[in-house]
Amino acid sequence: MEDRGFRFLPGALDPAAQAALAAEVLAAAKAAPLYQPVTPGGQPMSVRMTNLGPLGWITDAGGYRYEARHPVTGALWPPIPETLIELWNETTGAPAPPDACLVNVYGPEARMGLHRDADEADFSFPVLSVSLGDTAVFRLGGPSRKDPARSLRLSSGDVCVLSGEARLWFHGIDRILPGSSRLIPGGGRINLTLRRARAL
Ligand code: MD3
Ligand code: FE
Repeated sequence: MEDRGFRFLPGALDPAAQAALAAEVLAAAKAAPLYQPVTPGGQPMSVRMTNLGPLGWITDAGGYRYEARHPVTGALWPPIPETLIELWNETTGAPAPPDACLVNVYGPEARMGLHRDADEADFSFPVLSVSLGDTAVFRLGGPSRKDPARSLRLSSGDVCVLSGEARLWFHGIDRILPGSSRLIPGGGRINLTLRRARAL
């Protein structure tokens, strides 16, 4: 499915690839622990986060931005798994590799409000998203916050590539469907987003 730069690749990762990737990300989260981010307005987010790669997306009282170090430990982020770099190269055709991989972890009550991804230097680079674990009810709007939105389920192994117009569309996660997958020990959902944060 493709619409103005929104490309949806359901089941792009088979169950073995999903399991290997989930294990790799959960292992990296031992070195770069999941933490609860706080918005610039002081609201704790319901999604827990960490990052992989040279840069990581963070939010705190200082604003939304990319940083090379974990805000709690002060350590550099662990590397982006090679399988994700290959997926980026195979699916996006972008002229440079990603320099940031945000790891969003959703428990049964976690959500992500409607927003745009606009903290990157060059919007001509795509965003690639991989869903693992429990299914999410994803909301995809348009270029303006008031645009009508469609609702889509993102299941384990599904990949989205956002480029062109869709790269700047509003989107969010309305809810997750707890217990819909057995991939992640203890349940939950992991979303990985690969980005180019800095210009070439
Ligand atoms: C549509 N993550 O990290 S991934 C985010 O499932 C984010 O955790 C959601 O939105 C999640 O910023 C959604 C799918 C996605 C990612 C980026 C997009 C959809 C997008 C950028 C533009 C339009
Ligand atoms: Fe987003």
